[in-house]
Amino acid sequence: MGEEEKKILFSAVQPSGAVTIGNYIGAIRNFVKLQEEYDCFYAVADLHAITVRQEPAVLRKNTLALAALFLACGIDPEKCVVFIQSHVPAHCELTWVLNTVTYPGELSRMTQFKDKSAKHAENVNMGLMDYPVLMASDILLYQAALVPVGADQKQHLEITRDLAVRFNNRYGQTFTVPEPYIPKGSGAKIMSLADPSKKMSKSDDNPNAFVTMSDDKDTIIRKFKRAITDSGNEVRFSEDKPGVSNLIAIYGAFTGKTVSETEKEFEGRGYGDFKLAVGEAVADALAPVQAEQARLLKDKEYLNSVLKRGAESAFRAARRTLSKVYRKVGFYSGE
Ligand code: ATP
Ligand code: LTN
Repeated sequence: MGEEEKKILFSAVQPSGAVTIGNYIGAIRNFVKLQEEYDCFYAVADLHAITVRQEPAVLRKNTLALAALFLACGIDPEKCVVFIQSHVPAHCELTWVLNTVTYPGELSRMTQFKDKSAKHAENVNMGLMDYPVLMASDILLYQAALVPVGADQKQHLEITRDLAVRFNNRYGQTFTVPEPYIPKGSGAKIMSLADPSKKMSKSDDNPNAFVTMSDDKDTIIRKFKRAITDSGNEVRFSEDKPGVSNLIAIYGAFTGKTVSETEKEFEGRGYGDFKLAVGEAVADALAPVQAEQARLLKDKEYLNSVLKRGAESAFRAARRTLSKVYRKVGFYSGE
């Protein structure tokens, strides 16, 4: 029994650059946590990545590196379906159908579209605008009930729900309407180390703004030492101390310590000591992940076999929903 009754979970990360500890804390960490409880599908979202310009050779390398990172972080390919989005054509096929129930106005209003259009003014393309419809297709194809993401993706989950309901109302029950799973508290949005009013983002022009999952110990310690903190010298979590509060959140994510445990640990010790401790905790936690990722990347045959198996399972699950959609909209099946 048990097995059959598990709910479905879907999430993805774009291979658009070095994965940051923000991506890890907001998303990947929960992918690992939720894999026992749900039937999980985890994708490397390469179709999404090309909505901003990518160097082809770099994209190819980042795609495999991200798949290896998923496994190195503890995603078990025996329990979860791990695959590359472009290996399953149904993602593009469902996007086309969902485009016909989507209005341009709701896409041009999306915060991410506005931000990215401003940032990549020389390349505002239809893919960038259609990004949320592709994301809705990812999720709805697998009938996912739950989608773990960071707080910045909440709006995209809302439009996914709107499209699912709209399609279901027009054509009859077809899609499960998914719920977002956003970490509680500050882990949902890790802030930039250079400007704690901004989200930590892998595409930030300032490399001191983020720590990546592949930074070495010296780099990590240096970046935390330089992190912008607030006036005063007291390690306390509070709204008027966004820099220190962000570091407390990061420290907690990597050590399992609560805010009050951290405040107590650093009572009377000041920012300097604290920043060094955060750097060391992050570097120590990442070292085994980095070693495992490097080991996996040397075993390409194994990685390719995991990804092939993943694509086949994803293909079968996606095909079931796509056939249903094609039938509902009235496509002649030839049978
Ligand atoms: P970019 O900065 O290039 O837009 P990104 O860093 O937001 O990319 P994505 O691949 O778009 O990376 O995001 C992967 C997952 O990580 C998503 O679930 C997203 O919500 C989450 N995430 C991204 N940045 C953060 C952050 N600073 N804090 C918490 N979660 C985050
Ligand atoms: N847009 C997401 C990545 C992504 C995703 C998904 C997340 C693509 N497809 C489906 C959850 C479900 C982002 O994190 N920027």
